[in-house]
Amino acid sequence: MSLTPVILSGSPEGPGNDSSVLTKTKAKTQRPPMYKVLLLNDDYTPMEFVVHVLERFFGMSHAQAFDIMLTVHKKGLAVVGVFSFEVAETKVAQVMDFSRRHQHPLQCTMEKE
Ligand code: TYC
Repeated sequence: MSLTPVILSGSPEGPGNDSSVLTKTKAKTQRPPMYKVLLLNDDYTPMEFVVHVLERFFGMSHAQAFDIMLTVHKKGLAVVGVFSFEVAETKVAQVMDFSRRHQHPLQCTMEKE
């Protein structure tokens, strides 16, 4: 938890007569950092394999998976999801392992948002 100084308006002398500024600290809850998982294009991995990966590991419908696969194919990469560090790390490892086991060069990486 971080403490952020907060300025309190007014002074004991009344409005327009400030001779001091009071501060207090406010507890501010921090959101955990999130990580983008990126899928990269290559010239060899079959399109159907990429669609399968997106369905299997990212819970996408066939239509959604096909769209994202085409985006990666055309643009070179796409964000396929945003997760906590641990979940992103697991997704990357699952995709890399599955691709390697099927002898495809498909690459998946993560990046802090
Ligand atoms: N470019 C590949 C092909 O033409 C298809 C592909 C799409 C590969 C997305 C990787 O992340 C990828 N077979």
